[in-house]
Amino acid sequence: MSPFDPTREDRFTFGLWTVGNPGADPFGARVRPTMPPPYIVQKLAECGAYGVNLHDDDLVPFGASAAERDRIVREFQRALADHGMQVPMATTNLFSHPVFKDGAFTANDPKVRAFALQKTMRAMDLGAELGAKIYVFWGGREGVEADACRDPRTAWQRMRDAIDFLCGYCRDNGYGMKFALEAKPNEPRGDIYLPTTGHMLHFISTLQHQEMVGVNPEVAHEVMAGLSFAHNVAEAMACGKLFHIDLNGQKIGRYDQDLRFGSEDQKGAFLLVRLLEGTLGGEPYRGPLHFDAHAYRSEDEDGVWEFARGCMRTYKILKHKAQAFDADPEVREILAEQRDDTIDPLLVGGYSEAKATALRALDLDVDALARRGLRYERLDQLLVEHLLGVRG
Ligand code: GCO
Ligand code: MN
Ligand code: MN
Repeated sequence: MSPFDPTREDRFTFGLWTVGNPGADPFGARVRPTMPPPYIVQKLAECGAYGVNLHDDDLVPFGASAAERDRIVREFQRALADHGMQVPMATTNLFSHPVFKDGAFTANDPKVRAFALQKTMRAMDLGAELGAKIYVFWGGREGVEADACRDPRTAWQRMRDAIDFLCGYCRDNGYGMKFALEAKPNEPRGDIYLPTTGHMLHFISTLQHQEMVGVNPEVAHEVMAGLSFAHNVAEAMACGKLFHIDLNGQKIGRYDQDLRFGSEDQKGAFLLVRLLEGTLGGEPYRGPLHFDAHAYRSEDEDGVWEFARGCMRTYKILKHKAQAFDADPEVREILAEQRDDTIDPLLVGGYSEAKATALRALDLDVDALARRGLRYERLDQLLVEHLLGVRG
């Protein structure tokens, strides 16, 4: 076994909709047949994944009878037990059905908003039955093309009302779930409300039960917005709000690509894994590592499992490289913490009059500070050499 082969301890998960993606796009039909969910569970287990996540409709087709639903859920649970797989996360499909064409929680028609809550409560019941402790909210249709259709403040208030209500529903039923809000700037809508993880973090601070709500950032979504994914994730981690993560690959400035993790921007992926694994010394992320991506349209089923193994393998290779980078003596020397016992205490813990007086009195050689080279060229070259495999 290669050290980069995934094991259950790695906590890798895939959505039913990811490896199950049949390869349709706006310009062409599907290229792969549908795989039954119990079969996906078996194949993912064979690939070394820890768990599988789902939207309500991925497992139970929209409009299925109660008896049909129960039969499907029983078969799925049997497959999970047979293959030792978990369902750490569940979510609601509030975007595929035409009823959601004006949004779900933010739609102008209260009947649509009521249906969105009905569907989410049922989907949360399903998630709870399958043992999910993380519930994701991705508002794919919560946006606009004709922006004159509502005051955006009304949309934000409707979103708040919905999440407050569903937090209450979760608590009332003792489901013990945490909510993870997933931002995306566009696609399928022209503009989606709450477009980045930073927006979500502030939105959470306005909620009734903010302690149970965090974020689910996705590589592609922040890259589509032109942002540094690692910085967004870092902010969420610093706030104690990184409840889940969607890993994939994306070229900047393109349509939503959902590529295999690490297949684009290996430097960004390296810095992300370094952050999540805490190889620089910070607290690591301990939640599931979910791949929200799909195989190229060129692939048959074998290519799908190749894609799944590739996501996990690349994560583990990057983890290995991050450990080697942060253990590299030259890197450590460049990054060695600079300490100044006179100055450091003045810079932390907020303002006091005494600190202000001490700061004013400091005699700082600004020209000398400005002249000093920081050796970041060398640092970055070391990173590149680790990545390219000639060091470490
Ligand atoms: C997308 C999103 C979705 C969500 C999923 C879970 O761009 O389509 O990333 O895949 O993550 O619906 O909520
Ligand atoms: Mn996405
Ligand atoms: Mn996603």
